[in-house]
Amino acid sequence: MNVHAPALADAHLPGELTSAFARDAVGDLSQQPKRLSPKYFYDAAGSELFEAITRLPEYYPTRTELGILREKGREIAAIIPVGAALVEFGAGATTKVRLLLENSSFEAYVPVDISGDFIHAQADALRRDFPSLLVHPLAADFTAPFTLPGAIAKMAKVGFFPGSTIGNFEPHEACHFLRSAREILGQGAQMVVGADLEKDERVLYNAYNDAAGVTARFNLNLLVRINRELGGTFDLSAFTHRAIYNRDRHRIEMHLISKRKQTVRMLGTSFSFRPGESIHTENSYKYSIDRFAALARGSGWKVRETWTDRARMFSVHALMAE
Ligand code: AVJ
Repeated sequence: MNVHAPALADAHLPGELTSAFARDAVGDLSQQPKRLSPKYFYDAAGSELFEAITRLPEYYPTRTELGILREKGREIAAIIPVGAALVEFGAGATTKVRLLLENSSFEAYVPVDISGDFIHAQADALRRDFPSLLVHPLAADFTAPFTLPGAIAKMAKVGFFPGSTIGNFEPHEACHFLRSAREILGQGAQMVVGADLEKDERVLYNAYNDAAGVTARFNLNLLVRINRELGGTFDLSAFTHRAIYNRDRHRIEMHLISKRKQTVRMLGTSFSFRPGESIHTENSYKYSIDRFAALARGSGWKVRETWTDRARMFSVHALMAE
């Protein structure tokens, strides 16, 4: 999917907007208000910056979810049938899935991710550590329908969608995703989903405005990537990171704000910015337990169990297909 920068730097015809990134970036920056999709944050540099974010003192979600998976490991294992297949939607670090694999007796693990290279490398490491586990990586866009490997056809299915990645979706997209996951996993399936919870606004604000500025670099890396891969002319010093909590819509919004009036070029198209104009780069929806349960119910699932940490910062839900 990644295109070679030198080739595209000279591409000036709309017909040459061949990669999804090129098409989405040009289309999204032509919108009013301007936006860019958070799915493009995760190139090699962006993935490393995200890993650094998960270690920040202000960024509580990753360590809190890990704590829940660790502490409630037995309770989670108790609802998982012996010999089931675990299907993970999107695959980052294997730390979380390892906790599930250690506590339960899964027969198969199917990581599904757009980046085939990445999941194949992870699969090798997991095969070493879980010799009896059938590991069957699938390179696919998990937001669209895909077919599960035939080898797990007869096994009970358990979906896994940790990290509050569901918070990146608009509520109607989250519903669409859960319905599609229900279709893919089939009758009798279960699903374990992590969702960040609504909480003190200061805590939310600080998690996306860390003192070390790692989140700012993560956000700005989107422009670095456009410059490198799409021949963009973004001046990084002319944009600044902004993250705010939108209370009415229960979401953190990340923006890149133009410090001045300027024009940026990319793939033969010019984009002009007013001083203070925003590119909206990410939403991170925060759920209440009730609102999450309502989302699940409206998407073909019902909540079987919900686990949280003591401070109720983060939630992990076990869903059952309706
Ligand atoms: C991986 C999407 C859950 O929304 O908290 C972290 C991404 N963005 N800091 C989140 C992110 C800024 C993260 N998710």
